[in-house]
Amino acid sequence: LNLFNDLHQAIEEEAFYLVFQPQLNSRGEASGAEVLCRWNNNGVPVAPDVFIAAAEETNLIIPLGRWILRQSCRHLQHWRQQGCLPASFRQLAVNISPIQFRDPQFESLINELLEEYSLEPQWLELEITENTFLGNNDEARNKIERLSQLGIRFALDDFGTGYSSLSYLQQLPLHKLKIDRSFITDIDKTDQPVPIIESIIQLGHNLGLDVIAEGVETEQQRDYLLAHQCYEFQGYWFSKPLNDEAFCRYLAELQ
Ligand code: G
Ligand code: G
Ligand code: G
Ligand code: MN
Ligand code: NA
Repeated sequence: LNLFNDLHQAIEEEAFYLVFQPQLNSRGEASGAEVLCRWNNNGVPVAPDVFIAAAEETNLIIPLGRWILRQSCRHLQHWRQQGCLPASFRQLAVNISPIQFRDPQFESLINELLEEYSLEPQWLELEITENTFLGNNDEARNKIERLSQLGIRFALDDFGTGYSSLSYLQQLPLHKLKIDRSFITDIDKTDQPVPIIESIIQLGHNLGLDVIAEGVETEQQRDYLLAHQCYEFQGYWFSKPLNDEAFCRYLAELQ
């Protein structure tokens, strides 16, 4: 109950902030970034898995998620105007909780934000998880179809850790698979093969999807992934999530 009240108040007061984790392509250029939400509750940081889960349980994820999307679009517009994004930069990826995705007003929100911040839909990548397809499948699927038709990109987050079947992979207009970081930690310095990773990469390519590895923490992991045809990376080896200013500085230093 305390967390609920604090969360409610934090939404009212806009006490959250966003950080941005760069994503890099095989040439070492920035290909995009993932938005991650942070909250200092009266100066005490609360772990995102904790407050996101609490927000989901209380439906506060809907106003919070709306705020996150709006701020993401605002930052994107600002970066474009400032010239902080390199030519290689394609997408800003925003995590969307299944509850937020199911909100009947979700599509109108997206349309409003694209208009308000003069963004082509291709700039926005929505990270959804397999859990989004549990239960009322058709509705989620139709929504993805329509948004994808509009030009919005979809990445399947935490791939390989969810509960749904693989059949949705060929039915849905997805653009990208994100290999869950739990698999990446299995790559060790002895260069033993990691069949799951190799299979996910091939599955992605066979379906015409881009594949990104998250949680890349070492050069060995990056080299292994590159050798197995994974061409996009995100993780501490490149950069931790950064605030607005540090993010633009990082992009400038990469060039
Ligand atoms: O890196 P970029 O997003 O521009 O890559 C576009 C596509 O080109 C990727 O989806 C991938 O299939 C392919 N690609 C990217 N980097 C390499 C590379 O180093 N070697 C090969 N063979 N293909 C690549
Ligand atoms: O940010 P990492 O630092 O610890 O995030 C932990 C978990 O919280 C991840 O599963 C991540 O997807 C989730 N998370 C972080 N930021 C957001 C957000 O803006 N929206 C949603 N729905 N989840 C987020
Ligand atoms: O579930 P999702 O993929 O949205 O969450 C991304 C989470 O991974 C965030 O909590 C982010 O802070 C964290 N993260 C990003 N890079 C790394 C990394 O290299 N190692 C670890 N352990 N966590 C990472
Ligand atoms: Mn994510
Ligand atoms: Na993930």
